[in-house]
Amino acid sequence: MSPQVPTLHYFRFPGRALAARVALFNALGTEGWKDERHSLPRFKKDQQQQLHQDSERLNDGEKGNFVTSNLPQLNLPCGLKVTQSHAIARYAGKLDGQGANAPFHVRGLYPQIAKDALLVDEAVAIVDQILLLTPKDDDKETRLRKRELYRQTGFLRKGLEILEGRISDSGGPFLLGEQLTVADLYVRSPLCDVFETGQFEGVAAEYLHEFPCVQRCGAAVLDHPLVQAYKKAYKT
Ligand SMILES: N[C@@H](CCC(=O)N[C@@H](CS)C(=O)NCC(=O)O)C(=O)O
Repeated sequence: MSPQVPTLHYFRFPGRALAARVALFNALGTEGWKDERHSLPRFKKDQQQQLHQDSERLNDGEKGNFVTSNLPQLNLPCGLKVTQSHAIARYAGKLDGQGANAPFHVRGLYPQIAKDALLVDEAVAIVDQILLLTPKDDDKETRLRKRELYRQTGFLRKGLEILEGRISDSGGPFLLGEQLTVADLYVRSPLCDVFETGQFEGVAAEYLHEFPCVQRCGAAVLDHPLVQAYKKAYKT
């Protein structure tokens, strides 16, 4: 039986789920949704097993718990299972006004004004594209060489330059000025996190210093009262 509240499945780190988690917390408090956190290694193992079982019983109509072998996934009480972190974050950001009991109700996490929404969508897509296009060759030497190009002239620089310009134009600290949106949560995590935690192999954390508005936006997200309340309730 499906739970009576939306359930977000993701791992035990912020990654691609911070925006959705904060937006769900904003709209629904801690009781109105379930934050299901999985161990990444165990999830990978389970997915491998599932793949094996699926190939053994082709066409028998059975389906695993997850639509793809990636998370996040949002399961709604109606039975719908939805993939793609940005779609989930935007949906959660639109739940404005539905969480009367939510401790911090910030309106406009996903803006209603079309031009603002356009800028939010662009920023989220840029963060996603930066991660997707990052060279991941098995051979370390090749990978690092390509990452160096990616850093110097590739989409890593281009994407960060666009974000830097947008935040600068709005006056900051956020993409839309004073208004926090799901785009800023994406700038925080995964974008700033991957640099600041040293996870961006081949690119030093200091690289982000070249984009001070982006860096300031990532820091301002952590200071925002909604994010502080979220962290108090969920830690990560
Ligand atoms: N486009 C997808 C990408 C999801 C994705 O890549 N998820 C990663 C974690 S951030 C994952 O599930 N990895 C599982 C694995 O590495 O086996 C989204 O934005 O939701």
